[in-house]
Amino acid sequence: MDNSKPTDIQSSEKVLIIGLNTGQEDYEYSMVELAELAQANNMEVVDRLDQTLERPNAATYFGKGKVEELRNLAAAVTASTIIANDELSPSQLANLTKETGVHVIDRTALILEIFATRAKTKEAKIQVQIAQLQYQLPRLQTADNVRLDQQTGGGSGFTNRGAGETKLEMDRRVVTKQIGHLRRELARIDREEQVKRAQRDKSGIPTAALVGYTNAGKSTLMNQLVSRFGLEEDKQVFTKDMLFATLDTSVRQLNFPGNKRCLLSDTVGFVSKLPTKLVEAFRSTLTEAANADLLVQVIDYSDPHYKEMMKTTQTTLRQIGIENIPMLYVFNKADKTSNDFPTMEGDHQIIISAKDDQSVNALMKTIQGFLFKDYVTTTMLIPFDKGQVVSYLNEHGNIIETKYEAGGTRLKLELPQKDASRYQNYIVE
Ligand SMILES: Nc1nc2c(ncn2[C@@H]2O[C@H](COP(=O)(O)OP(=O)(O)OP(=O)(O)O)[C@@H](O)[C@H]2O)c(=O)[nH]1
Ligand SMILES: [Mg+2]
Repeated sequence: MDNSKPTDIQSSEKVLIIGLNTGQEDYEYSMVELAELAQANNMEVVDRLDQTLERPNAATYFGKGKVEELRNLAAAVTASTIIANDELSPSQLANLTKETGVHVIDRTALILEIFATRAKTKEAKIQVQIAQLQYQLPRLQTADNVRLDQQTGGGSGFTNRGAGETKLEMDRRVVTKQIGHLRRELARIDREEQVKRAQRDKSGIPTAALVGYTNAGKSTLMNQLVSRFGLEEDKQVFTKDMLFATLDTSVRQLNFPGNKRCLLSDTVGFVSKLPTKLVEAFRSTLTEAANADLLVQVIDYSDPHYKEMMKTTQTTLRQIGIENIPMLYVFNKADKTSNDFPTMEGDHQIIISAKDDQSVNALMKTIQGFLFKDYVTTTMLIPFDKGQVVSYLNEHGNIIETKYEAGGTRLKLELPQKDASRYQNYIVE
């Protein structure tokens, strides 16, 4: 469901993207992605400039001659901003801005801007603010130095320098204090989330988490599954054809026939070179994925770059410390590819379209196969004075038959292996 607002104001801010090709294999793709990120931020990419170098120039990112070419190109295409494909050092940013005469930002600042625009809930807003302030902190000095140089150049010397330094220190103190304040606020929200999470963990319900590159269709699939298997009162999540539609984690319960249920979570999508500070800030949001029994990686199969997107997802998961969780690969949007798509089911992968009923059911079957594969069928005889065991089994197992005998309640049931082990004393056959 597309429940987005229909109006996106088209801004005419013209930008020039620049990249340094140091021989990394995904270079071309990362530049395509940078252009998409700029568009997602309502910017118009008018041109691009690349340089092949072994490593960035420490002072200006590009080499000397290339910087001159950049200045001329920026003037020719009347770009108001230049966006670099890599995270630049504070001095690279300042020097490049000075030498080109055009406002220069880097990939990190661009992603942070997009996240700041998209953040809706208090938690997401705080997480983005922390990342933005941390990004600004080392850059305050440079901004001030530039001002200082100008002031000293103006001839008023010592007094201004002194005032400037005090201001810089003050700025730093204010920003550091603000970060501390936001961190405490976030910790408070996290504690509330942790309580909810602990309750869910205690329930022992298996969990699956949707992960993957941004715009792959995670939230759309979540809604499809919730509308079929979810609780009636559960709300749909936000979906839209844009980068980073989701910044918050939603958890929903799904119920299946046979008294089986699971929790499904949907969260922020990934993009390559996601700023480390941002990933750190979003760590608590991503806890759902870290604790999941199954990761469901959603892939936009209709995108020619889907393989790179899978690699990005893999790298980002590793960066957050999420490893060794079983992964189901869901090749989505097969309706948009030119190939006919037979809904293909395998142990670890499935080709589907979120828009197709049969696909969604097949996906659910595959997820169930994963989450409930250790279910066993057994018969137990439970003494009448152990009523709480019978209640537990009724709640957690799939009761096939109940008989009352002299020795207690005889249950034939299907249940997770761990529960069968826990109550193995009552197993009779
Ligand atoms: N044609 C087609 N479009 C799809 C399919 N699945 C999702 N979409 C569309 O793809 C766009 C992105 O979907 P979302 O569900 O918001 O993607 P997401 O993975 O949650 O994205 P982020 O929250 O940004 O990470 C929406 O416009 C969906 O309608 C599909 O199977 N086929
Ligand atoms: Mg989403």
